[in-house]
Amino acid sequence: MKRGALDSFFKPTVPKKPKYETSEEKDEHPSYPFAIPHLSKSFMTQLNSAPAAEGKTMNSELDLDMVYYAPYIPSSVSNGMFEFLRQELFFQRVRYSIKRDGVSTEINTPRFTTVFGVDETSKFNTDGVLVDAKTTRKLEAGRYKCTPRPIPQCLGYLKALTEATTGETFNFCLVNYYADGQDSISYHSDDERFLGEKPAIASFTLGAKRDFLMKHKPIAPDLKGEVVPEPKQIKLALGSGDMVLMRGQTQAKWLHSVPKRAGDEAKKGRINITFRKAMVKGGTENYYQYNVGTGGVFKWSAREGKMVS
Ligand SMILES: O=C(O)CCC(=O)C(=O)O
Repeated sequence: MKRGALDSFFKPTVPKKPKYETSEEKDEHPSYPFAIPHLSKSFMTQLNSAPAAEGKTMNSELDLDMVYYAPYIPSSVSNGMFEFLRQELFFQRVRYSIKRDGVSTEINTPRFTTVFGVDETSKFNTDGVLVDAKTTRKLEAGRYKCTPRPIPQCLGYLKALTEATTGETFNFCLVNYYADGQDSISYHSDDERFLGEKPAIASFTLGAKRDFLMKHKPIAPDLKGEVVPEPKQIKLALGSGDMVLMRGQTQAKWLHSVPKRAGDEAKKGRINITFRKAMVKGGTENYYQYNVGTGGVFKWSAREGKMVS
């Protein structure tokens, strides 16, 4: 064995220093596998100038109602936020089975996911205990099949800024981590009934640039049997710090996806954060089932440069 190789073999593995500062304060909760630090004062001050660019309204296509901020998060802090969230949050790689034409199929979610929040019928009190939203009484055991988690300060801060900008309110935060260009999300719409009619969803990108594709759902011929032309597909190349607000009929009438990609950006990770508002208990159960599941927890290892379980 060469000298250098021997040295590195015996050298203790010192974890790499994070590329961002955190506050001394941390959020701890029985539902968290480990504590999550608060954002540093410097990050909060920089975030306070969001939106970094004016939102562009996109509503000239049929049934489309969106606002696109490029970027929303100031560029001075977007990479730090990406590094912070990738390092400090816990993720899952969810597997579940669905029935297609009566045949059970295993689905491996092609990205890492995590989720925080609870629907409008419940809330966390100041001690982090889940209570009924109306009576403020502690929830009876078994109200939820899952274990809801409070939104940590680092995401709650961004949620509050987003609410102030958009005039919407949110009670859920879903986070996706796309490790590379092979991770993706296929065409879907967030049109579940538990989000209510015309849901508003704010969706953030941090890290790698990825294409966000949108297409109108198939349009049935009108009452006279005439074919209504479908609007053309939309492609937004979302960069770090960008935010799209989807609202109105967008979820009811359009589908969106983040397809696999190749090239240099495909070698980098990307975080997507969505803020949403679930109205009923079924929303909480759905979000925890598909974003937490029953498998092990993953955490970013700066030394290995990947999520490790
Ligand atoms: O990663 C994105 O930009 C989209 C995420 C998304 O569509 C979803 O979580 O429902």
